Amino acid sequence: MMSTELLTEESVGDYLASRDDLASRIDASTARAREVGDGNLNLVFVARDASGRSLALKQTLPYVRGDHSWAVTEDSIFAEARGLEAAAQSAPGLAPDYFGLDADRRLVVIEDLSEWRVWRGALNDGIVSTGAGAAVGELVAALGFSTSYFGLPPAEVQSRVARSINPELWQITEDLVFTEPYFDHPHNSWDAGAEDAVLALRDDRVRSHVAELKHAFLTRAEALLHGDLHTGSVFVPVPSGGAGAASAGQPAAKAFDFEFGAYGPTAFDLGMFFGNILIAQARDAVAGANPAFSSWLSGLYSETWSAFERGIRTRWPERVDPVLTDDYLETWLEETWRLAVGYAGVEAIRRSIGWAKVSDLETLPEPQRVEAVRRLLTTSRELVTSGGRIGSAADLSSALSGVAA
Ligand code: SR1
Ligand code: MG
Repeated sequence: MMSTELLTEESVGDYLASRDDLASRIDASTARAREVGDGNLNLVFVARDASGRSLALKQTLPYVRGDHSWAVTEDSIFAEARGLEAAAQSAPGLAPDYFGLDADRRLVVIEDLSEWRVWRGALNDGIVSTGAGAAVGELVAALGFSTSYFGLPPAEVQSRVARSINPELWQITEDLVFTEPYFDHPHNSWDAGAEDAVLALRDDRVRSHVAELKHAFLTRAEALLHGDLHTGSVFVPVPSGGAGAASAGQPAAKAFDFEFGAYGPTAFDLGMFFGNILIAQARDAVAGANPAFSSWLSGLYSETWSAFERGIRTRWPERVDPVLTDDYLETWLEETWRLAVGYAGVEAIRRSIGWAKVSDLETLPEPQRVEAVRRLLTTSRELVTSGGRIGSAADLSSALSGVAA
C-alpha cells in the first residue's frame, strides 16, 4: 500500500509555502498549525497566519486513527474531493469552501470552520440549531438530484459511478453498519444491562430486513452520497445570544467529511442522519431537562424531510429524462422514505453496540447509557423491520415515542 508523507504541526508551514496557489489565502511564512481532527481516517490541521487568515488541511491516514493495525486506503481523499466539489456546485454554502486537492499528498484544503461547532457536541449540550435539519435536507436533495439520472445524462452518471467506486471504503460501511451488529463480532460491545435487547437483534427475521437494506445500499447507485452523514459530520454556527439562530445570510449547517462518498441510494444519507437524531433523542430522554430542546429535536425528522422533498420537487421540472413522470416522483419519494426509516434503524443500532460508538451515549453514566441504548435498540428494531408501515414523518415521530418518552 502506498503511504504518503504525513504532515505534522511543524511541517504545515513549509507545505503551505510550497503551494503558490494558496498564497492569496494565507501567509505561509507566519502560519502556525494545530491538529484538530477527531475523525477515524484523517488528520485535520487548522493553519492561521499572523493576520488571522486561516485554512484547514485534511490529509488521509493510511490506518484507522483508533487502531493503527487496521490499514485503510488513502484514496478516500478522492471521495472527499468529489463530494466537496459536488456540494460546492449543487448546494453552495452547505459544505466547507473547497480550495483543491493535492492528489500526491492525499490532502484537500478547505475553509476553516473552527469557529463553528460539530453538531453532535451542540446536541449533547442541548443547544437548538434552528434550520440545521432543513439545511441537511436541502444538501441531500441537491446531491440526490444533480448527481443522479434525474439531473444528468446516463453516460455521465455511469462514468461518475465508475470513478466513485472504492470497494475498500464501501466494505467498512457494509461490515460496520449492515453485518457486524447482527452477529458475534469482536468489534461489538455493550453494557450487561442491554444484553437482552442486543440478543433480540440476532434473529433471522431482523437479518432479512437488514439484508434488504444492505442489498439496496450495494446495488442502487442512484446518486453521489455523502456516505457518512451523521451529526459528527455537520457543523452548525455557534449561537450568539443563546437563540441558536444562524445569522442573516449564514447557512444553518455545513456538512463535511465526504470521504465515504460514492454512488448509492439517496435514502442512505437521510437514514444515517435520522439515526443520529434518534440517538440524540435517546440521550435527551434520559439526561435532558429542556422541553423546548426536546420538542425541537423531535421535529427534526419532518424539518429535514420537508426540505429534502421540497428540494427534489423544485428541481423536478429540470429532469433530463422525459420518462421520469410526476407519478414516478411520488413512487420514488415513497421508496426513499421507506428505506430511510430502515437506514435510521441500522445506524442507531451500530452506533449503540458496534465499533464506531458516539459521544451522545458514551458520555452518559452507565445506568443512563443502558437505558438509552435499550430504548434505541428496541425502537431501531421496529424501524428496521417496519417494511413501509411508517409512512410519514408523523408516523415516525409516534414510532419513536418509546425513545423520547
Ligand atoms: C473505520 S471508520 C469507522 C466509522 O467511522 C466513520 O465515521 C464511519 O462512520 C465509519 O463507519
Ligand atoms: Mg467522518
